[in-house]
Amino acid sequence: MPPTATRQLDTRVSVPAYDRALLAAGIVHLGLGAFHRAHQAVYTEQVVASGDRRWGIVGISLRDARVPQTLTAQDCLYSVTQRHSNEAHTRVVGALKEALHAPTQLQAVLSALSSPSTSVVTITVTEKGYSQNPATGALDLNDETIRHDLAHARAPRSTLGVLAEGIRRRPAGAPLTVLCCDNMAANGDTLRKLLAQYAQEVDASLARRVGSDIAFPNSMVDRIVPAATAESLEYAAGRLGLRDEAAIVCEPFTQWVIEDRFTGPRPAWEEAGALLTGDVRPYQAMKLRLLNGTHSAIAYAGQLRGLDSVSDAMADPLTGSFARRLMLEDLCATVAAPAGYDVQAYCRDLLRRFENPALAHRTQQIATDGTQKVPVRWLPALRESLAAGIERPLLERALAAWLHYLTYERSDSGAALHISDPGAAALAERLRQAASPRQAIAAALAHTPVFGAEPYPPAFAARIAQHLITLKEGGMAALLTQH
Ligand code: CS2
Repeated sequence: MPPTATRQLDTRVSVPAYDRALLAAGIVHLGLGAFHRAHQAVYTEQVVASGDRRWGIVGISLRDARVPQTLTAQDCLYSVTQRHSNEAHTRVVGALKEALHAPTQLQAVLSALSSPSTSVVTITVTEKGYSQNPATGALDLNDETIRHDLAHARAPRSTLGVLAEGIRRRPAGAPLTVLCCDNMAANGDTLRKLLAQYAQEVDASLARRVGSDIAFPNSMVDRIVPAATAESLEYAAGRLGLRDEAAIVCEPFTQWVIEDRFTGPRPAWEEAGALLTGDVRPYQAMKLRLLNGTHSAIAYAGQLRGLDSVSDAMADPLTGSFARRLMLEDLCATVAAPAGYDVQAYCRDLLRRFENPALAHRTQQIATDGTQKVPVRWLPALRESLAAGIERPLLERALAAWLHYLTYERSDSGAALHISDPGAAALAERLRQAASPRQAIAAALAHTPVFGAEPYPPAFAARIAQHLITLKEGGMAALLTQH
């Protein structure tokens, strides 16, 4: 960032030095959670701070009213503190112009989406926000919000419904790019397919617009952004000298790889460090498998072993060594490096990021929504390996740990675990009703929304059943010490 763009109060805090009143609202963002505020909004902040005033953000929360309320009460200003061990830097972000709550401010939301000055819509609504069947990638027509929206398309609640209605109201010819920033493979292509499918149910001409007028680039986003805690808010207040109820404390690392396929103008995010490229897929696969895949394994192993945060799990000899081996031996072998990329160095950096003791990144937070995450993070690597006749012993243990966690909802020491995953009950039910570990794994693998319709090799199922027995008898410690 050019030194003139930011007024440095001291080396600890930077604040916007531009006139926020002059920002136009060129971006609408759906899903105003911490990740967006610490990632895309920070890239955009650097673009507006360097003089391009077109890219103020209208941020929309589709469900939770607290975030927009909190942000509105502080003039949409908030801080992002990046922290590793004892080093920290805080930036106050000014690019957010407005924070809206869709259920209570729907007309304002739709008018922002339909305004011709909006040329980019970015989205972070988590994997489950797309009403998608995780195994097939198709629209889940049984999803409650989708059923609602198909009956009330002008008063939508779902991500797809809100987006579709906003697009329907746009004047013909106003260019729009919709940029999905969630952790899904081919996220832009997937969103286009889902939105076209939804639009087809509502109005065929809308489906044609989605198919031909709008760009949906794929993107890979990366930054570890734990949910705020009382301590992180307190820490930020100490640095700012005032309370920021929307403060974020996250890691210094940030990465954004975007497919260069926009219609109409876009922010020059590359000037803030984003990589605009022709093909995002290798970056996506690398990140989803190595970072997110290992993260999910740390989450379930950590929950079972009573380890609260990722850094605690990394410091625990058994769990830490499991995570390292899973990444370096099993997952890494399934990843094709993006051109010119050193995947070993990427893995070393990842492990260092996971060890960051300054972040309270809860294993419970990462353990949420496993039925959405596992099909993206583990199963493609597992399927490819099984098809090639290769066993992935660490990944298979991770899968067994997740199923055990869903079945019993207890840590190894007997503490009750809180499972937050709307898709989990159906799978857990199958697991619990089975008469033996063999039947449990057979019933789980037949649960197609998660595991897909293709059968898995019987020898693989037998290995997982054996792991389930080990887990039941000796917990995660037994599974991780067994050879
Ligand atoms: C994490 C991700 O919560 C999770 O499932 O794996 O949010 C992860 O921290 C980010 O993708 C990092 O970029």
